[in-house]
Amino acid sequence: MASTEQSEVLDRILSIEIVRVTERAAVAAARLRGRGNEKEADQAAVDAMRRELGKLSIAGTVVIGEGERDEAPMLFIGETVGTGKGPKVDIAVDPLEGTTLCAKNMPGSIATLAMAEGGTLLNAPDAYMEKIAVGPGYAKDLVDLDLPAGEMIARLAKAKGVKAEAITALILDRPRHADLIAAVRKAGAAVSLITDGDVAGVIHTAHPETTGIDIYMGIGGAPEGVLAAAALACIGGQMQTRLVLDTEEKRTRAAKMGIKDPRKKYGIKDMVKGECVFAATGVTDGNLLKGVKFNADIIETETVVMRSVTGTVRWVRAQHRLQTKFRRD
Ligand code: VTB
Repeated sequence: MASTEQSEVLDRILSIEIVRVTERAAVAAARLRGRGNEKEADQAAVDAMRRELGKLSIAGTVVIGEGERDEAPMLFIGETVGTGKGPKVDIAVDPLEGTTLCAKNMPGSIATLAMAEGGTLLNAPDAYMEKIAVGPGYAKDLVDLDLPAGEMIARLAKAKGVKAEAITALILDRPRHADLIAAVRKAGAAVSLITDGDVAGVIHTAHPETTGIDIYMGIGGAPEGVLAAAALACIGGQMQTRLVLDTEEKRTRAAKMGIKDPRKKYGIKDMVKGECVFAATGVTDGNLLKGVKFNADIIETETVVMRSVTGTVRWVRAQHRLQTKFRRD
């Protein structure tokens, strides 16, 4: 299929179809909120997502998934999904982003998926990734991973036309970020800490006026980095990332996935080369999305779906009455 034709398909039909996929995964996981069982919640989301993906008229390949083939029986990297009849697409999934948040019924867990033209998503290994992201409206190349954190904050404050004190950085609460957090605070900025969920974390930077977050900084999962890049490819903003390939084993694994330069700094366009669609449904309540609500006859979900071709962002609040469609099989 010609590329323009393909992106039209990606643009129009699939942006609604993928909402169903993340909705189902979110509902499946939400049934297991607060049960303290991360694995079970994740598995329920994976099963539901895979089942729904199977119904889509696509020739999909999972490039960001649950792991390598030998460790993940479903939605593993390289698995083909969809009916096989339709556009060739790359798929990045995180059926339950923030498994711990779901298991503890804490805010911010989501079911998320991105789909891009075939062969255009970065095949990132399951490793850590340095990330830095800001929202839209800044001059090109504002963010740079090699800039000391304090200088980055000063540069951002200047670009925003405010004092560093008016800047808030979102960072994963991990011991590995102790120096980063100290440097950001020393520069005068505030630090907002999250325990998990940096896909949503990066997306927060796109709406600083509502989220209060100006910049995302720190090291998180590489798969989550590619998913976040797909979202920013749709809504704008800047992101720079670099894989943390600190052992020979990781470098070899990455090389097998086509990564030639282990120290390469990726921009959004390096991670998402083609047109894409991105969707996320709330599992637990969060800043970005409301969680699933189970009422007597109706299940309610909230999903955000974005398309890169037009930059359109849709918020889909759904009331599901046919509860049998959420059966587990
Ligand atoms: C982040 C976060 C995820 O993993 O990517 C993080 O977004 C990074 O790994 O929700 P560590 O937990 O090892 O720091 C998650 O927390 C998912 O596990």
